[in-house]
Amino acid sequence: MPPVIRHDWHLDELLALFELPLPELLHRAASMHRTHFDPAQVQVSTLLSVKTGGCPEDCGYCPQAQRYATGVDAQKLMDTEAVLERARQARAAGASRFCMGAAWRSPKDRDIPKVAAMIREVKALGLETCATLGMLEGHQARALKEAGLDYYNHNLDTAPDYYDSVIHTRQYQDRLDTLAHVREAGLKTCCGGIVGMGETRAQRAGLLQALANLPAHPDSVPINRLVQVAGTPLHGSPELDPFEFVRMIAVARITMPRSMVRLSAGRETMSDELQALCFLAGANSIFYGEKLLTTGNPDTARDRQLFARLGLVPMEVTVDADDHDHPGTVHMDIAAECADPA
Ligand code: SAM
Ligand code: DTB
Ligand code: SF4
Repeated sequence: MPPVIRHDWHLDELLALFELPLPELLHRAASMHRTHFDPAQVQVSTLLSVKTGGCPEDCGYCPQAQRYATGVDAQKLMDTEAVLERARQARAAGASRFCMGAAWRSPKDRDIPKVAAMIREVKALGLETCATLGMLEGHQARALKEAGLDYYNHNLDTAPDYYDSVIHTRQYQDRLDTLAHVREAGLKTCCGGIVGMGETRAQRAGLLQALANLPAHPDSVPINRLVQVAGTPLHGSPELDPFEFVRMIAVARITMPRSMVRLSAGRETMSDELQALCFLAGANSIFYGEKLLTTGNPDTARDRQLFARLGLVPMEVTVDADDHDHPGTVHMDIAAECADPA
């Protein structure tokens, strides 16, 4: 038997998985999912843009890049108190993880204490913390870890050989370097990418190959379906076949068996049936709440109904045993509401 956790995937192997008849691919992915997770449990995170718009980068998909006319206004970094208010609301609505995003190429050293204060206080509410702030140096990653950060999100976004068609203001290697700093600081990594940007199937497989062959599998793998925003260069990209999206989730599950695979951006325009297929294929994490960073997400009532209809429950978070302020598990209101599909 080959080892389950591998870091030596060949592109041909990944393509062979993509090419399986869909029922066979789903069977393999669902079996792998059951080996490592309870397939009825889905982890629920809420996103907040703590610093919106005005970004100097040129990511071709992004509404927050200053250079594209997308109608997103640049705002300053939010106050800690305002962030905390949103975190309390997210917790009350049932989120177990709170992710703070900033439209930065990279944080300035003077920003780090402000973000660290947010992290410290969000964590003190009993939520898991995640941040996505752009490229990080080693000392910045260590400072965030020190403040209580659990996860850092930094995506590879696409395959190495499609990257130059999407982003020009930073290199693939810059992303790998940031991920190394994050790992070395002892943070959990959240790293995935976007599909539906006009890439080929081989390039979708190439993204998964790059992710699975990292020195450690990301703890969390967000698979975003491009949210097409007018004014960005990728607006008007050909729509991805929904079954191809399901295949992407399934191959992510098979190649990174112990990672949380997140059905990430793009859910607002997915049918309930497509999302159900994604959960069957091994997705076990979502963003919950009406907004992602600047674009829409399904409203919470729709998600609660979906969970109830599918018999899914939000994953409970076990808070660190040595965290005496927040012992035990976080129980979420959504769980009770999801139990009743009426
Ligand atoms: N500025 C930081 C950075 O780029 O690392 C953090 C925030 S950035 C918005 C986080 C991720 O959101 C991107 O790497 C990309 O994968 C995803 N994203 C941004 N715009 C998107 C869109 N229109 N559709 C799908 N995913 C998107
Ligand atoms: C990720 O991979 N997806 C999230 C999160 N990481 C930060 C962001 C999606 C952003 C979608 C576009 C927007 O709302 O601005
Ligand atoms: Fe800036 Fe991040 Fe958007 Fe790229 S994805 S333009 S770095 S906010």
